[in-house]
Amino acid sequence: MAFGHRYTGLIDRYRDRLPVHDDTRIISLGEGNTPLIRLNNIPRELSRDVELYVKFEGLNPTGSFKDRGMTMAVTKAVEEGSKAIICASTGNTSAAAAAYAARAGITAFVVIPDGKIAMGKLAQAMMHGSVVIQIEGNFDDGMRLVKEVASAAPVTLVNSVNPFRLQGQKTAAFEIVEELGRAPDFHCLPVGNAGNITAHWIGYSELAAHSGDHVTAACTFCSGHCRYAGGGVAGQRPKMLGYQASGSAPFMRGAMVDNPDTVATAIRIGHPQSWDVAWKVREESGGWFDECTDDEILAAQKLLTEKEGIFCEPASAASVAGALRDIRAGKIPDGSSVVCTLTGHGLKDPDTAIAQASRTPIKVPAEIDAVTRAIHENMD
Ligand code: AN7
Repeated sequence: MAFGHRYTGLIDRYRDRLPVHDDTRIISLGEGNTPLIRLNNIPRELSRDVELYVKFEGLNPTGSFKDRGMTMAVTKAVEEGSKAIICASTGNTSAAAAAYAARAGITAFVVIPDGKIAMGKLAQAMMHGSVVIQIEGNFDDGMRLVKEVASAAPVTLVNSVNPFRLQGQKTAAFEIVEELGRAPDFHCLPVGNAGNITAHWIGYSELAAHSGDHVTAACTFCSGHCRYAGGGVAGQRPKMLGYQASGSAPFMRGAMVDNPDTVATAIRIGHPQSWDVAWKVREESGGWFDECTDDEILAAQKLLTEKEGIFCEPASAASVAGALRDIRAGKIPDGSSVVCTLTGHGLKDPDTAIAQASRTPIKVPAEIDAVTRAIHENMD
């Protein structure tokens, strides 16, 4: 990269593919441009020949992929003259909404389920000065309420039913294709509302439409003049694999779930907002949905932290838990390239992490003998 070039966020980077004007005031915190990390140690132990990558979205400014959608949603809300935004959230959306509202100088109202939100996310919503409304109900109750409020009050709804959210989030697919030089064979994501899996599919589909010598399908915003036209980099699209937590798996049950539960509180969602379109994504991509138990999710989170040095939150680990199972079973065949999205950072949920860590701190007196003994006794 040339000296003097400052990365200024995904809207600036992909403005030719996003619904903004030259004079739109961009509300950004430098989101996007997250690392695509190739896993080394975990695949070696699998003894399967797959190229396995994680896209670490936990390294966005507020620690989750929600920032990609929120920069777009808040930019458009401000452009339209809105002075306040509102969302229901299992935690990460509220953290992102609070931060981007602070950046824009507007008010964020966030509706969260009582007691079922990870501590880091609550701290973020509170610190960024949002109005936190804790309801005696779950995320799905909150969603119903904020939709009703937003239809009557002068506040902009910034959940993923706001179409600008998915436009921002589709850019993750652009980054992956740029780095790999092609789309992966499989893309694995944790699924809650199914907004993110849908957004990725939009991204991959736009690239595919622009590969080869001519535009084969209408691109939403660029009329065929964007930087990908004729690029030929991504004619193929991945199979999209969506993994749910067993206690919150409406896509596996084939029906809404009324009392969802899982340790992965981020995806404790029983009534997905992108229900119909997510089924279409599965169909069009030739992918599938599957479920992971809480134990499998926590085991995958731990595996990533201990074997690869990557700390994601439990919900994110569902993508890896599912992918590893499908790789072992051969459903994801040898020779495949696989990307798993790690949607949020492990620091979001310190309580769950500490509760399941392999080693607890060793308490000793502040004396050289005691510390030396602790080292010798624990040398691997
Ligand atoms: C870490 O914050 O819905 O399938 O309110 O925080 O697009 O819903 C969070 C969702 C996956 C699921 N991983 O994504 C919210 C919220 C993490 C998440 C998901 C969420 P979608």
